[in-house]
Amino acid sequence: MKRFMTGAALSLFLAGCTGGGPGSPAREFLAMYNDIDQKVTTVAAEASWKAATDVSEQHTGERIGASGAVAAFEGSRYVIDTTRALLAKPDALSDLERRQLNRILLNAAEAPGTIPEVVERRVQTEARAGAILDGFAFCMDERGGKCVKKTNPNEIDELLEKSRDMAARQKVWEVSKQTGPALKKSLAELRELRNRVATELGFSSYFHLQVAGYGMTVAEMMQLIDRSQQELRPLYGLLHTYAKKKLAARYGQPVPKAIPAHWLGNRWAQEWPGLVEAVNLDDLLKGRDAEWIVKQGERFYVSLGMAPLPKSFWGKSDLYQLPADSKRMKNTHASAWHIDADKDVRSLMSVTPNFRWFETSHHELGHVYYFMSYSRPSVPHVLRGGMNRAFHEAVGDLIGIAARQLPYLREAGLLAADRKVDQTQWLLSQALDNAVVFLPFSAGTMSHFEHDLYEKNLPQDQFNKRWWELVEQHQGVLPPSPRGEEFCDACTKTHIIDDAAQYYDYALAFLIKYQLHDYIAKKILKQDPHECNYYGNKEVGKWLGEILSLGATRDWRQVIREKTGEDISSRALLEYFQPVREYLEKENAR
Ligand code: X8Z
Ligand code: ZN
Repeated sequence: MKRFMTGAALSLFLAGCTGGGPGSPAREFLAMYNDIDQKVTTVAAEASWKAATDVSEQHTGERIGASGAVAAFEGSRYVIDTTRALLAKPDALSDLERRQLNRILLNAAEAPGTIPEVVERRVQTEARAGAILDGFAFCMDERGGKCVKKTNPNEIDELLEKSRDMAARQKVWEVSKQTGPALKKSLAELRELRNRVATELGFSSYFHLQVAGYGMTVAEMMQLIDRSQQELRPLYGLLHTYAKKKLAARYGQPVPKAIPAHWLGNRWAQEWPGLVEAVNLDDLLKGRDAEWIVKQGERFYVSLGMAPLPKSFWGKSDLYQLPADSKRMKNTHASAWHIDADKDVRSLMSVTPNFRWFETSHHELGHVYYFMSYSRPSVPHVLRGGMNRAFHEAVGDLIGIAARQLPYLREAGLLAADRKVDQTQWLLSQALDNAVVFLPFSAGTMSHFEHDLYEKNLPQDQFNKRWWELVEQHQGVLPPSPRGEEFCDACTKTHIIDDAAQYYDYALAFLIKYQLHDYIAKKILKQDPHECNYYGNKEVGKWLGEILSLGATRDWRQVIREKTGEDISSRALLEYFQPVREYLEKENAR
């Protein structure tokens, strides 16, 4: 079933909203846009939520119908022409009005009404690719063309983190790549459609359109992420050497030049958990269930003076792993949803009780608290987003850093007060399993792949070749065996399919979160950033709330300077991990 509001129906609908009434033309237009957009995007978000939490033909059809209506409104010629005409007279606009109009034009560029058939195909292809990804059944064992043993991403991750059996590791790593061939054709189609919509309003590619959300050019973005990665290179090199020696010893293999991907505890080698034996984070959560994990995340935010999550969050979210015999299929990658851009906030996760989900729960609740902070009358609907997307990604991870601090873990009863912890090993495990090693993946492999995919129109018969060139160049990792073009290993990363051309958000978020942490520890708590405790500190909550409640009403560069005294940089991240660098320089030389 498909409901699609056509361009013609839309102009009649809009005709009633224009002209007359009090206020400036900009004010009137913005009031109309914000009101209608809030309504249509709410319907679309609800339909997308259903499609992602209960994959079916019907829900995919409903998502297509509702997203089509948003596209028809946001990309209508009327909206584009009016926005451009208003922006052409900048003196008549306040800063807030100009910001809203710029955002509206970026929304329009996602679905320009001048090429409705391309927009319609895009809406459909996005939804169908989403359904392939969300409804995918991973198969561990096949007999006679039939799957006799299914598996799921939580099980795959668990095996990659814990198994010491090399053959089993290689097998499960290969299983984790099964979505690739199923999605390769969709990615090629999506690239074409995304680029066609973006170029219609003058962007060089879809990558350029996404980067424009930061007020940056593609060259500026690539320079920023390349420079950050470069600055981290020496430390990454030390971690890489440490990891390959450690793993070679663990698996009884010679030390390789590049690390085989299936040796590491993550499907994309984006984090390397389980390398530091002295630190077993899952042990900290022994005896806790999945509900406790999400609740503990909420307790952290509440302790900073933020409101408890609304009842509807608990009623409407879909937080836990489905039972093995469930007929329902849902997206298994964690996400947070702001359904009505107001009070209806939700999260979709598959929490099982382990440290990875503990951190991920903090991450998702960071998005949710960000939604709640800027949902207030002085932030217009269209500016209810992060200061930039990276800030949105940084908040929950910042609380994730706070939740790894030893004084907090002791206070929360997760770590016995008398348990001795080696600080350097603790920090080393943090560098490996969610900090430093993430940059070569996010700023390197992912961002360069998507750059080449969209900006350089990377040919479809080179998707896998290019992917593995980048993995080797940036991460120093190799596949267990040759991966030809029958695979699409990039397609196995959720964001390539459903959060396209935005992965540098996470790279920048990693820089920003250490900058925020550094400021909070030194200037507000007056504690060592390696051993501090935010829990219960209302001043920290207030300072953070001042950033969150702005939404996208201010320029992010100005705010980061005002709040931390510096521009975005890798300074704080490097300083935080300096003890690891000193330790590994000695350790690796042994
Ligand atoms: O996708 C996420 C979040 C949801 S926004 C769970 N992250 C990236 C990933 O999993 O690849 C968090 C860090 C990196
Ligand atoms: Zn996130």
